[in-house]
Parts: sequence; structure tokens; C-alpha cells
Amino acid sequence: MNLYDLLASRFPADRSKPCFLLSDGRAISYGELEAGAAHAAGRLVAQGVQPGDRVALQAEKSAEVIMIYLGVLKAGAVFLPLNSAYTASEVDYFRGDAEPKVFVTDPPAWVAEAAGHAPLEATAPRAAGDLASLIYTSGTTGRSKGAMLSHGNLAENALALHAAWGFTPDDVLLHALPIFHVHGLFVALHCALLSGCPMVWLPKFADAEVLAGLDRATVMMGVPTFYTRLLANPGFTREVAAGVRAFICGSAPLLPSTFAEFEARTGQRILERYGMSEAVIITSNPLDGERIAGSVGYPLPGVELRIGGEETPSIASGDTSPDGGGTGVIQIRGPSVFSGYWRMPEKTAEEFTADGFFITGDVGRCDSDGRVWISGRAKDLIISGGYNVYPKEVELVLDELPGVVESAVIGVPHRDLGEGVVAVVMGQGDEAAMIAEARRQLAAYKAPKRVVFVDELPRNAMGKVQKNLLRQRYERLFES
Ligand code: MLC
Ligand code: AMP
Repeated sequence: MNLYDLLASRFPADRSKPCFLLSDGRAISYGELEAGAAHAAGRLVAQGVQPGDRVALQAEKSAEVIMIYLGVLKAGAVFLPLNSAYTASEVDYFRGDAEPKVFVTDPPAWVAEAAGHAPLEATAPRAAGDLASLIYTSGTTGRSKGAMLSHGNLAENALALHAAWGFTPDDVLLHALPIFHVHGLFVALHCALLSGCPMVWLPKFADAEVLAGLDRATVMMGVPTFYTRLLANPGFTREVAAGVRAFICGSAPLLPSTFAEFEARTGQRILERYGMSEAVIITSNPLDGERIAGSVGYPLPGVELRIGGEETPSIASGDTSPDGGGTGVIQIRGPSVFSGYWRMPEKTAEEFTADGFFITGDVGRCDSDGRVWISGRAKDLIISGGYNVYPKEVELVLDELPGVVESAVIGVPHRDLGEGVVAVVMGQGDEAAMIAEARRQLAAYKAPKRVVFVDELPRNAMGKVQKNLLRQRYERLFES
């Protein structure tokens, strides 16, 4: 039940077929991927890595990262990917918490050296419940936590998506996502590997390369920012999109206006789905059937979803019928839902109901057709360009700066990023200097794009800052 064996069992019989189509015209075959993974596993075992040990990796995107990821699975170890934007102090926290046995920072060099080690022939046996990956996420509250995803969680979700989205060996996936979060690493990659199909493998999203790649691609996956950026480019035409059978989108809300503009431009409807680190993909619009703007579609097979009532995340509604529950916090149960947060049993217990539903912190409703609509978040979370920013983390940094009495960090509409991070600071200071300091301490995407200074922050009777009022006050900040 090792996920590696499932994936490898679907590689094309002819291993010379390409897996990665690189921007410089080169290709890396499935055979090379398989050999790279076997050598990576061999090196890990030689380094004393045992099943269950964590292997952390922080690096830019490359095919070698995937060789190492698969090698980690093959050796029975646990893959811990870290966003390359994280600063040294952020990484220190993850290392201290997860205690990885190996920490890789230069995958091409690491893989080159692994080639000198004997390949690991036999995949380490793993049970469905054994840990495959730790994905750090801020979840609903508190410090970043490692979501524990098992071999079974990832295998079940990959198989469900592969079927739901109709992948075949004839597909070509355009892969421009980062590979240190679930979207790029599991959702996109696993669909391609299970089909044994090639990926147009781009180091990051850049208009020109994506436009060129669409020429060969049959499926594209991205966050809403990818699609708004494509639409802002006049080179993105109906003809350019014509060979693509599915444009799949998620990680943040897709605006109905983007959906409509995309359809008007290309004649195609974006296929929106909903997911999270703790459960990979939860719902999806249908491949065949109606894709409706603003709805994230139906629960995937095996997923039970219910609405937990009036933003009271700790209370299970007891209503397992998705229909007619009104608007409330979405709760889920199913084969891909994680088993808990790494070394945080109390936090885990708080986030699950007594009957085993995970409380997502997303607010939504189900219509009578069983479609899910997300309308907001009960968690204080900003999603900027598909990346999660936990306001408290930014506030803790700003509150330490001279001149700051208190800060409130909010997300407000941003044409490119969906939501842009804004700090409302009670006190005085220099905007540029504050942004620079936040960028020094935190990953750049978490830093405010704007800082506004105020004499007072609006508070409710309990003295709590009313962020909803601030969001209203500054909702047009990025329009000028
Ligand atoms: C980069 N920056 C960002 C940013 N990304 N700032 C805010 N929000 C972001 N998302 C910083 C950069 O560090 C840069 O700083 C500056 O902002 C300008 O960057 P840019 O050139 O505009 O950004 P770019 O590098 O083009 O990246 C934007 C992006 C990228 C949208 C292409 O962020 C991206 O690929 N996002 C996808 C995120 C993702 O995969 N999420 C899935 C999570 S899993 P400097 O220093 O260079 O000036 C999940 C579950 C699920 O959510 O359902 O899938
Ligand atoms: P992450 O913690 O990075 O896994 O982010 C997961 C969160 O992204 C979810 O809890 C949602 O809030 C959000 N999200 C993902 N997909 C969608 C979507 N299609 N629409 C709205 N929000 C989404």
C-alpha cells in the first residue's frame, strides 16, 4: 500500500516516454524519474533514514525535487516540503517541530550524488494509515501545524481525481504551480503520474511560457491568479486555449466575473474545485455536466460533507445530509481527510467532531442539488495569489516595531492576487520600512502590500478589533 508503488504501477510500459517537458526543450523520461527515485531512496537508506523518518526539502522547483519526493516515499520516509520563500527563522520552526533526519536544499546536486549510491530495489512496505507527508499549514488558528497525510489519504484522492477529471495517457498537463503545497505536489502531479502522461514543466507561472506551453497541453491547473493573469494578456485567445480540454482552478475563490470573462474569451468554462492541505481535494465541479460560476461543485466520491451551523466550529450539527443545512461551517469526513496535526493531539481533537468530521473553517451551504457554495471563512485567514497568510503571524511581527501600538492585518480585494494583505496600524511609522522589515522576517508573500496608519482601531464591546469594518473601509485600497 505504499503510494510509490501505486504511482509507479501506472508509469507507461515504455519508460522512454517523457514525464517532464522542460522549457529548454529537453525532456526527462519516466525511466529517468524511476531511476532517480530509486537512487534517492538508496541514498536515504544509506544515510540511515528509516521508515517514518522525516525528510525536509526547501528549494526551487525542479524535476529532481520530484525524484527526491518519490524516493522518500519509496524508502517509507515522510516528505516535508517547505516553501522556498520561507525565511531562515520560519524554517527553524519547522525543523524544530518536525525534526527531519535529512534536510535537502540543492536537489540537483543531491540527486547527482545519489546516483553514486546503489538504487533501492524493493519499496518499503507501508500501511494505508502510515504517514507519507507532512504539510505545514496555519489551519484555522494558531501556529503553523503539520497536517499528517497518509499513503492511503493521498492514494485515494489521487485515484478519485484521476477518474473525476478523465485523465488518460494522451493528456499533457501544464504544470506551472509551486510544488511545496498540495495543489502542485499532490493534485497536479499525481494526476499526471497516474496517467503516465507528460507534463509541460514550468519553474513558475510566467505568461509567455504558459502561453507557449498551452500549445502542447490538454489540461491546465492553477490558482485564480493564473487565470486573471492569462486574461490580462491579449495573446491568450480562443485559438491558444482550443487544445486544452480542461482548465482546472482552485486554492482560492474564483470570482464569477473571471469565470464569465474566461468563457467569453475562450468558449470554455473553468472547472473549479475546492481543497485544503488537510484533505487535498474535497469537492469538484463535473467534467461532464454543468460547471456553475461561484459553486465549487459536488463532494468527491467517498467524501461526506455537511454544514455545521452558524459559525460554531466546535459543534457538530449531527446532520449528515448535505441538503438544506443553511449556511455554516463546512465539515468533512472521508478517505483523504488527514489523521491530525503532527504532535498536537489537543489541537487535533478541537478540529474534529466527536463523530470524526473535520471542521474546515470554511463557511458555505449546499443547495438542493447537492452542490457546495463557499461564501466565506470562519477562520482569520487571507488567501493571496493562492498562498495562505495567517494575519496573527504578521501582526506579531508588526507589533514589535517602533511606533506601533497595535496592528490589524486584513485581506482586501486585489485584482491580481484575489486578496491583498493590508496592515492597519495604530501608531506611526514609515510604510516602506515596515514592509521591508516584514519581508525580512517573513516569507515575502506574507508581507503587507500596503500599510495604513490610524489613530484608533474600531472595536466591539469586548474590545476586539472589528476586522469586518476595516475590510469595508479599505475595500477599494488596491483599485487606484
Ligand atoms: C509572490 N509574491 C506574492 C505572492 N507570490 N505576494 C503575495 N501573494 C502571492 N501569492 C511576492 C513575491 O515574493 C514578489 O516579491 C512579489 O510578491 C511580486 O511577485 P510576482 O512576480 O507578482 O509574483 P510571482 O512570483 O509571479 O508569483 C505569483 C503567483 C504565485 C500567483 C504566480 O504566488 C503562485 O504560483 N501562487 C500559487 C500558490 C499555490 O500553489 N497555492 C496552493 C496552496 S494548496 P519580490 O521579492 O520578488 O519582489 C491549497 C489547497 C488547494 O491552497 O485547494 O489547492
Ligand atoms: P491551504 O491551507 O493552503 O490548504 O488552503 C485551504 C483553503 O483554501 C481552504 O480552507 C479554503 O479556504 C481555500 N480554498 C481552496 N479552494 C477554494 C475554492 N475553490 N474556493 C474558495 N476557497 C478555496
